[in-house]
Amino acid sequence: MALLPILSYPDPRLHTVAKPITEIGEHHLVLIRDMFETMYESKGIGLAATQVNHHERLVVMDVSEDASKPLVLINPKIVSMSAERIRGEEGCLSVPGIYDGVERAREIQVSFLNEKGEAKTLDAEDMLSVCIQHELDHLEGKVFIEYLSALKRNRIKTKLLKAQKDAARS
Ligand code: GNR
Ligand code: NI
Repeated sequence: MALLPILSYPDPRLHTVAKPITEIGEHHLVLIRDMFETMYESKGIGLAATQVNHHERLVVMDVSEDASKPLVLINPKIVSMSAERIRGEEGCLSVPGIYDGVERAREIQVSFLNEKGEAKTLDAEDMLSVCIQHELDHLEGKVFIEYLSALKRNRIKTKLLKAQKDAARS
């Protein structure tokens, strides 16, 4: 088991578009275990491979209160989304300490492979739906603050760069 370093905005590697996984190998199973360990340790509800600098289409999630519902999404694809929207407060392990509202589809249907390579379909709403959309954005190289105004985004960028410089000095 290993904790993986998480890329922080504005790291350009967060804008990499991830590639589909064609065959699930032993190294993917190791990566999945390490991503869960990293996500739980960081108190996150989801983690995309992109965030740990691995650019394949893989996400781990657990939106339960007690870390009891681990979910692995390989090559996830949103097959339908509701016209109904919800605005939720989002945060991101790659944008530490920043929270803001983002509008998303309230309900989605997502198809994916699990870690055994079995094809699955999941109907998700509210928090689970929001989290899946947030993670799929990471696989497309998109971070949630890109939905905010340029003014807000630039303020966040400056703040995080300063925090990273301060952390590197100490
Ligand atoms: O831990 C996380 N919480 C969260 C809250 C609202 C919407 C999305 C998320 S995902 C985030 C973990 C993360 O950065 N995943 O990419
Ligand atoms: Ni995130």
